[in-house]
Amino acid sequence: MAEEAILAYLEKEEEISNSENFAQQFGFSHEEILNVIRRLHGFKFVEAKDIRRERWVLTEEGETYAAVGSPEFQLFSAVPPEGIIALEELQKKLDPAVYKIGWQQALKNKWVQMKTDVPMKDVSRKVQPADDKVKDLLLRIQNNEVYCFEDIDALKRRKLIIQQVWKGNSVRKGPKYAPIRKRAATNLTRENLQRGDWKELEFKEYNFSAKGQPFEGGHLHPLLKVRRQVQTIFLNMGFEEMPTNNYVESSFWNFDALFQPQQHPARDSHDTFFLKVPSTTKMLPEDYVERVKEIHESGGYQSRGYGYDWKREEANKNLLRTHTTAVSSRMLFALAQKPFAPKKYYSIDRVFRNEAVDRTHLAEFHQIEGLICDRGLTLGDLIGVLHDFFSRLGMSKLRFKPAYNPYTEPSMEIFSYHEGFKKWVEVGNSGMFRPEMLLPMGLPEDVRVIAWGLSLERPTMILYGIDNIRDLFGSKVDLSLIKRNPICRLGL
Ligand code: FB9
Repeated sequence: MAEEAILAYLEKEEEISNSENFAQQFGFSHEEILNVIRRLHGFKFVEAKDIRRERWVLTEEGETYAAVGSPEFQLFSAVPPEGIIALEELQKKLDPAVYKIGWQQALKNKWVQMKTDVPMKDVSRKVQPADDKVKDLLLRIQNNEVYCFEDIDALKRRKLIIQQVWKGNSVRKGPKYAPIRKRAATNLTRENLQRGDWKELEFKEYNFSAKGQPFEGGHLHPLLKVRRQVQTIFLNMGFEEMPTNNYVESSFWNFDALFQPQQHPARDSHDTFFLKVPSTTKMLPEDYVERVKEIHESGGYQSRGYGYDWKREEANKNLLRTHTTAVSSRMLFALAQKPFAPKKYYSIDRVFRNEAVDRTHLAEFHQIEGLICDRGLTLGDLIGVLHDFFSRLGMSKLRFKPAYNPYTEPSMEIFSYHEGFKKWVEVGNSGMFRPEMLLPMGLPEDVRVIAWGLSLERPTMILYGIDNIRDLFGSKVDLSLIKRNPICRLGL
């Protein structure tokens, strides 16, 4: 082992003067020897000193010229000692690169001359012979012989040599040197006690500042943390959760039951995901369907209706629900099938819209919806419950703006003043379900339903400072974000 070789060597010798020579002598890599020296230095078994040596080594081009002579000398040798040679002839005798470099250097050295006043541009030698100092110097460097430093610059400039930095250690015994290093024991084991060798053991000092192993526990997704908090708010307000475990819905419950006309743009496949299989629903309450058809076509209950031919096949189309209000309509219909009792319902679940996706919108999101069904409810009750609900989310300053929904009248957009952004932020939508929706279900005439909705993603992104919804939801989520985000408290 490298450690034993170093300690044993130092038992007999004063010093390891060069770690690389030592590595070669004992058959280790220099890197391994340096690592062991660093470790032994840390335990004070040795004292290591860094050695840094800079030396010149030949580049590939330099190696070539050291072997066959510099380009200028090769060109000089190609010119006949007596007489002349046409420049074109000379060029043919040499490698183009050798000719190009050699010609410039040979002229610079005044080794050759050319007759420019004759068409053949005759070249002849100016000296006899030439001394190839470049090759000589390259050979001296290659053989680690002494050379004159002034001559180095020319070779550096021509990139025939590069500087190589060598790093190594010299090593001597340290204050805690021993020919063998006993590995400090980290644990007292059953075997130590049985063998009795615990008596000779040296224990590693306990490191009280060592950090514990990072705990890789589970992590809740921010959406689920905010969903849990919104659930708690609704439950504290006495609301019951609606069963939303059906992403697939019929157009009937998603649109027609809500008095949303069949020509409404939201019902177009550009906005809604319709299913191919199963493309239609088989289960609708026929009596109720008839009343819905009636209210769409010719109205009723003092409503004029829409006056169009309502089509059953349109209502039968299956889709991915575009809002959880589809579930609300199912729940209200169920409520109307028994003696009336007031109810407070909520839902938080995924809804799907065939819309262009961007930084803050995907083709699906989680809708939060609350509704209260009771006799004689007014818009004031809606405004009051919205203040109560949103104040529990930490939003106490609300403003309401008249809006339009096909299934609520009146409707209001909800705005909250965001202290951080210093501006009013749209935080949801709300309204009172229309009589054309409630009365065909069979609910008593004085029953009113106030309802509101918002998304789960928007508050989560704001609370967790996430500006791209793909960092929150979908296959590109950055799991480290899920792990590192702190618990974020809403409101109270
Ligand atoms: O969530 C929304 N905004 C929001 C909510 C909370 C929030 O908290 C921050 C900590 C401070 C911040 C922002 N919005 C509704 C408003 C806008 O973001 C809007 O651009 C996007 N809306 C979605 C619909 O987009 C296609 C959010 C989603 C939405 C809109 C309306 C409803 C539900 C979700 C509804 C409804 C409704 C109406 C009447 C009766 C029953 C349901």
